[in-house]
Amino acid sequence: MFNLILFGPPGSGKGTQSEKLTVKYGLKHLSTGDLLRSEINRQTALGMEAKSLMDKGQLVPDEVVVGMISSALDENPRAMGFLFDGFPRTSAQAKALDNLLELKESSIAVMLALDVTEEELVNRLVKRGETSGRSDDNNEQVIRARITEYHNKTAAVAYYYEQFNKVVMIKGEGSIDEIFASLSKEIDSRI
Ligand code: B4P
Repeated sequence: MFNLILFGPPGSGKGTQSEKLTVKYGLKHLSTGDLLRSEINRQTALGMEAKSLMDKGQLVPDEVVVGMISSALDENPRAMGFLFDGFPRTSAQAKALDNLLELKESSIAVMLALDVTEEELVNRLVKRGETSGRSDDNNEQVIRARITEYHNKTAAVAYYYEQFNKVVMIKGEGSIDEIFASLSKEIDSRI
């Protein structure tokens, strides 16, 4: 199994690049943001709890997202590998993921971290908010709260994987195809 984490702040292009990478490499795409939005659309209890936090730009509790990822791993026993998008977002989630993969005698091959300036992140998310219908994109204050949450809780996840020399920084500004080419180059050298 080849398991990859696509990392970066909100709006850095994780979702955009994941779609292309999963097609090219045949990996199973696991986006905790997408899984949570699906719970919200189905109006489940978990979705309603998540929505109140997401609408404020805050992270959903670790137990909730770890539970979702654990189920998704079990539901895809024959996957050639997983692309984790938007997960892990805290050090506790990173440790939980390592444990879950160890149970499957697997591990993370690499974390590709998209580097984008804060100004560009806000611009992209405000623009997406004009059409996406996502309630966490249509208010600049919420967008900035998400970026602050990233600096406070998520940036440390890169330090966790750095201890194992698994982090590669990728320039996340430029055309979608240029960034895709940089990501593909790193994957091709490891697969
Ligand atoms: P996510 O769904 O993960 O969303 P995101 O970080 O906002 O987006 P992403 O980085 O994927 O951006 P995208 O490619 O779409 O999280 C939403 C919320 O869910 C979180 O705030 C949190 O509350 C909760 N959550 C999710 N996972 C969690 C976890 N593990 N733990 C706890 N809580 C969790 O790109 C953004 C925009 O940029 C798009 O419009 C795109 O078209 C544009 N774009 C992309 N690449 C571009 C480029 N190269 N140039 C110009 N524009 C570009």
